[in-house]
Amino acid sequence: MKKVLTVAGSDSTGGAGVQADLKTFQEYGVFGFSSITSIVTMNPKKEWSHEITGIPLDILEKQLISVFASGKIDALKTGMMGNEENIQLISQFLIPNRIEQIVIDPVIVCKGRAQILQPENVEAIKKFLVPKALVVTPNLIEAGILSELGDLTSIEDMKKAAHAIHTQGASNVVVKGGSRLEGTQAIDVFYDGINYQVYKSTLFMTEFNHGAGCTFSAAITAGIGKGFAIDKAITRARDFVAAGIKHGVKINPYVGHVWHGAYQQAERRMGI
Ligand code: PXL
Repeated sequence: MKKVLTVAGSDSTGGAGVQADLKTFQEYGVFGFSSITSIVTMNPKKEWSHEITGIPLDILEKQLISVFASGKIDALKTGMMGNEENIQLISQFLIPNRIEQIVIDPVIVCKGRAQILQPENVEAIKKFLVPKALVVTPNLIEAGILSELGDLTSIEDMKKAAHAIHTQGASNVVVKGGSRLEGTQAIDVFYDGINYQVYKSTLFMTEFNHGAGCTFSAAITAGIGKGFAIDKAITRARDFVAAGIKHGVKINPYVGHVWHGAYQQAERRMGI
């Protein structure tokens, strides 16, 4: 059985973060591990505003020690990191534990909100995580911030940002156009240092995309952990997320959640 780890924040509503990652790992048939960096809570009395509470460094370290006691991990992803210290700590665990398949989802902004959540983390992500990444998966806003190109509004802009992030040391970059990019297609731009590939598919005009970014990077991680080539891991992850958005669920009045079980129709399992 392949073993895959997420180092990310907790979203107690079950759409994004560690919850999205573990659900996705399960759907891919890999054994999911987690180390929680932070807890995200949302306030229904304040327009669903997000609050992030970092997990103390020693508790993150104890989780990582527990995880790596199981031996080699086939692939790992990072999501929301909570603070700079957590970023440095995880980066120190990567080399001694011989993890080569690292997916960095540089969570800097949350859905629908353009403001940078934790500005101090941006530099630390660039310095400690991006250079170790097999794949980095920024959304349009995060790619603009990491590349320092600002607003990205076209495929050409996305290519430039992917190139800049590759130059920072990532082996492969996927810039996600998502619903922020104008037009009727879901467009992702991939760059491996030699070639660009533009992935296009139907953009579902729904509100059910809470957790889409986390699910995408988790799906890539699981795919790579299973031994898929990068192109197959990305293509399958795109289909997996598209199904999750298409069959999204209305969990609460504030956001629409992707349904991580959609691709494999998990709701039909176990009979009635
Ligand atoms: O989608 C970004 C994100 C990542 N990680 C956690 C989150 C969110 C957004 O809500 O809660 C834990």
